[in-house]
Amino acid sequence: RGEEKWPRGDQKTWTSSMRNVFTETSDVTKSIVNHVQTSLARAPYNLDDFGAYQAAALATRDNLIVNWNETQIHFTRKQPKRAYYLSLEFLMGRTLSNALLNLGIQPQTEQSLSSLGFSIEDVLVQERDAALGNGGLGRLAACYLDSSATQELPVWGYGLRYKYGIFMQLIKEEDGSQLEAPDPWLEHQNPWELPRLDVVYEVRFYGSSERLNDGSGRAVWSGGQEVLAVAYDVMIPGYGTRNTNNLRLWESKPKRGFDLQSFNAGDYEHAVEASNSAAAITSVLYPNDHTTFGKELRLKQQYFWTAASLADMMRRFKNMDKPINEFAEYNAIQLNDTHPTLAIVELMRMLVDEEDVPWSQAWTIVTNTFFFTNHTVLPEALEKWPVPLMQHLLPRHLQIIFDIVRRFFLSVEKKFPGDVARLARMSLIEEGFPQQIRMANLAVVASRKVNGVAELHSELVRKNLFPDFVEFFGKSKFSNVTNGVTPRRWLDQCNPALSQLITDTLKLPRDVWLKDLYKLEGLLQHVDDPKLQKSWAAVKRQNKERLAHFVEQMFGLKVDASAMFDVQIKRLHEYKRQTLNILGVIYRYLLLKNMTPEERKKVNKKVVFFAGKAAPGYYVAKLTIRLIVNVSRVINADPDTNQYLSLFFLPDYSVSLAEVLIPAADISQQISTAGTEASGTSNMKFCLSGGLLLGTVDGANIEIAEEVGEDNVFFFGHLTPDVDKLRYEHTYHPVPVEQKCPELAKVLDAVSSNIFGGNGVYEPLLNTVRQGDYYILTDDFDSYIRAVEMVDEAYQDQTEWIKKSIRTTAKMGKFSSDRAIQDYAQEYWNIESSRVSE
Ligand code: B1N
Repeated sequence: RGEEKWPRGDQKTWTSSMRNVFTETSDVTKSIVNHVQTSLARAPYNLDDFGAYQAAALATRDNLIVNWNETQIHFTRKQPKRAYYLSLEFLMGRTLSNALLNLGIQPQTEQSLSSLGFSIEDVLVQERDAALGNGGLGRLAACYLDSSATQELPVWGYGLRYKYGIFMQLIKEEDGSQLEAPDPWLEHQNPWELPRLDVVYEVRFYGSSERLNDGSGRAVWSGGQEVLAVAYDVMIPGYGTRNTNNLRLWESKPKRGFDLQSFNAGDYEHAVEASNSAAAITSVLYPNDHTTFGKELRLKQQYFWTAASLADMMRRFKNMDKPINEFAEYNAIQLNDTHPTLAIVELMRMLVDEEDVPWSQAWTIVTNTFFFTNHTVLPEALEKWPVPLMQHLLPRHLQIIFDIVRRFFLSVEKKFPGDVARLARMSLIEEGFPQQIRMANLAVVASRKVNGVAELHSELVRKNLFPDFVEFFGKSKFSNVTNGVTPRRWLDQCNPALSQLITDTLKLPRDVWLKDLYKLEGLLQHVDDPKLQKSWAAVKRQNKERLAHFVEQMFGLKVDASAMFDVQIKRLHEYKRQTLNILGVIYRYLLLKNMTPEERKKVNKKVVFFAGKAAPGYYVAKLTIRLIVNVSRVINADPDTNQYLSLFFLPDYSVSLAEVLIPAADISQQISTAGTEASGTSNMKFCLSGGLLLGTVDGANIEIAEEVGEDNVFFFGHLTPDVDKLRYEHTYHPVPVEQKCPELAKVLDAVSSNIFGGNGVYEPLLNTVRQGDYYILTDDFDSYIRAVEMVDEAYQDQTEWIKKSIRTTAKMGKFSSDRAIQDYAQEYWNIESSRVSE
């Protein structure tokens, strides 16, 4: 800064008034009170917890802004290669406690609030979750931003600023079914974003595209609808560093307020039509995961977001005055699933039509810039867009896609002459009525690297999804980056007591092991120390009591914190098999009912927790929720058994609810049909908090078992290679469930016999098991029940159990998102860390 000429006024006047991040409690207090008085215009007399939250958030935000500004200046001067994470979902959760932790002013703020008469716990829970995501994919993006900032990497996220996040879930009192309500999360303003009303781009839809036919491949796209994209910046502080990265979210807005002509003619409805349709683009997050519907609004979202993001990157790149051919030397773009695949086409359009770059040169730039992560092998999730829709909405992009197809065909034909079937499999266009564009194939063809999110999944990506592409491009283009989670939020913040115990045991400062999670291995030396075992158990007990209290408040029922807490929390989906879990609970209940009071006393006490949302149109998933809720009402009210088994479905699952549930779990269920859960990330979070894993040999469960040892996890069920065979058998040699799995048949009959009510409503759900059984519950049920028995047995020996728990936490180093981000930064993006100086 020293060498540059000071732009305006007297440098001393400026710099002497600039402030740094507050570190003194008295400064924090001054700032909070100042915000109460001025920003909030409130008096101390009637300030409630929410007001205190707002003031504390504003005071904290001031500190973030200082660091965020420094970071942006730092990297603008330094001009390093940057990486961009394009994701339609960022499931951030709450920000205040994370910001306080990362700024290192948590104790000061706690003390300050306390002297103002507020408890920090009460204040923190006032914040609404930023829930701009469906589940794992969106939360992963949030963890990756945290790790990128912590590692001082020049990484920005790009997404959409939805006015409504994932819907709120209510449970109907009458019948226990799911009800959806809007999530107006911005209602009380959002202190964590900076509106950048000056960062605006125009995005075009519809219109027509004329090729210039001058041999350049260029075209002119004109007419149609133009919409504005306005930037909102969300500050992403790193832990133990001033580096504060940026998440830029776009809001759509009409180019003109309303159509003056119609307005003047008195046609008010028509006058605001265009403006409404522009605003609609970023109004709501699509609440489906793992399914695509080919809806125009979704495609509009995808293009709006990728076009604005690329225009923004291009502007930043051009400010560096580098030749356009060096674009890929300064920019790496990670595609979070196929949702941003249009970015590939858009960059081609910008280079060819606007920058006058010859096609083949443009293609070289593009194929060096993009990286593609696949997150699922479920066929219903693979995005395909109808050609007529693309033609209508993005005529120029369709031309470019066809140009890509033509050139790609030529190169395949050259390598495999005359192999028409191969061409059809590899084509970016699927034949049919209508023809459809296969976004995954496009993403693979244009990316430098393609990865899955756990070893098994990456193997399935190579073998099942893209075998032809592996043959064509070679193996090295396809690799694996196993997912990770941030230990800041998922250990230190949500489980402070365990974090403290770890710090004491390792005799290492917290900020050392929280940045190098492999250090947890040091716990292994102390596994046999009875003192540690005792403290470890006490921490778990304390977290269970916190959850018990929470549930007692919600349901008005007593929860026994000495019982085993068994948790399954995730989106409702047939492949995740919540149905297997609830059928297992019913099996246990029926067993208990048939026991004498004496026999019951020997049974391991258990409290089962479920939480998760079902996509609003997913009938069978919603029925599963309804069954869980109604089973819980019967079981919890049964005086014969309810001391031994109780069951809760916690409504409106969210990041914040996960932060309460995960530290309290003795065991978590990760029981997807083998080969269907790409990775899973809550499995890692539970293990980090010392919750053992009951699961199938699937996704990241396998790597967790590799780390902690198979004797510390509870595995069951058929393996991935068996699943196709079993499905074949179900179709061609079906065996009635009564014969194949009598225990399960009894459970299904119990549900049919209405002991949980419903008058037959559950039949469609039960029939997915009785007929077809695509997710092989009938094949895995016995093995599942045996595994649950093993869990019960293991829990009887509390010392052994606690040892398993300690060993599990100790081996979670690999599953830090810091490791995952390092993999991406080194192996894919080729970017370097750079620390913003103090
Ligand atoms: O992504 C997570 C994985 O840990 C999970 O195993 C995986 O199921 C999840 C379409 C998805 N895969 N695909 C989606 C989300 C939204 C949507 O519109 C698909 N989510 C996953 C992180 O890798």
